Amino acid sequence: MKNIKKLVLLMAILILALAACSSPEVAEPPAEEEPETKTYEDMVLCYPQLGAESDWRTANSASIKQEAENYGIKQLIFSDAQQKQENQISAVRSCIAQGVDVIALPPVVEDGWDAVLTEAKDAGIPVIIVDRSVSADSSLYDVHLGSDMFLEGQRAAEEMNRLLPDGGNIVELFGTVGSGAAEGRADGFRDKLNDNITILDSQTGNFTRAEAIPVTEAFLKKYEGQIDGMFIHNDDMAIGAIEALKNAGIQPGDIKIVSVDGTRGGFQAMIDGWIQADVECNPLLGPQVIEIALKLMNGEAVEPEILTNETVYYPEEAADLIDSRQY
Ligand code: GYE
Repeated sequence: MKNIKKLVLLMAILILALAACSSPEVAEPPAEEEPETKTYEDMVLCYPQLGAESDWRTANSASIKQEAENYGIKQLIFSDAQQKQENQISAVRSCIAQGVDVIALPPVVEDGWDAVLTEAKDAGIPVIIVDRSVSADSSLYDVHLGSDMFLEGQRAAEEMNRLLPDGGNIVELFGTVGSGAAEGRADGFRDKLNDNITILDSQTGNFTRAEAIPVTEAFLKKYEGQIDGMFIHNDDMAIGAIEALKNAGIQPGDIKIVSVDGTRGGFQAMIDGWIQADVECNPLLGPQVIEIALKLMNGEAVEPEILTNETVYYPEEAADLIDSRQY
């Protein structure tokens, strides 16, 4: 009797075990296709730089290159268009052909981007407009990241108003004609300049030291003894202008200078008494460019316009700050 019980028990166990083995696998539901989250290591970023015209630009290029390394992106495709829009357009086209993940474009001028931006859009490549603005419709790019150039111009005018409280005559050294930086600064400056200050003349120095020298020499010749102030669209042109002023025997402070950028060269010129106010424009955009690029690669929402917070620097603080300047 005992043995029969044991046998039944054994058989029951056997049957259960067999049933367990042979039971058909419950079909797993097909795995949902999780969209793969991209990382910095996946990123091929195109940066068709507009040129190497100034210390600001050098710092901007260095920031992009350094941060591409720091963030460990797969590849940075960097080029230098030597301030020529046609070179920049070819560089963008070459990046589209290579199928980059994101294009970050610092446009040399505002107009003339519609065609190539449309090509990038049709290829499904997101575009960040960096630094200067474009006039193209905002549906043709994803983000604009840079400075508020109009505000910089307004700040420059407020400084000029302060420096020439009784009014006077000034000349303007204009940046690249048609560039968002120069046009914005010029408009903002005129918006806030006091009525008792007259802009005698405005000529371009194309944001470079070399071109600012002859332009300043021509101003000094044409308006001898009449110039009380200069609004200069960047520190490199200010340094060129100062060279021309020195050669003409003008002393620091005789002509009040308001400049833009806040480069180390600008700080030195403040210490030496030549520049009376330097409106900050920050070129260190590398980290933001790369972080925004990753968001765009992952289809995340990004603010359409991201403006940098900036200030104005003065001669009194220049000596204390110059060593901490990164550009
Ligand atoms: O101020 C100038 C450079 O676009 C903000 O370009 C930039 C300007 C900068 O050449 O130095």
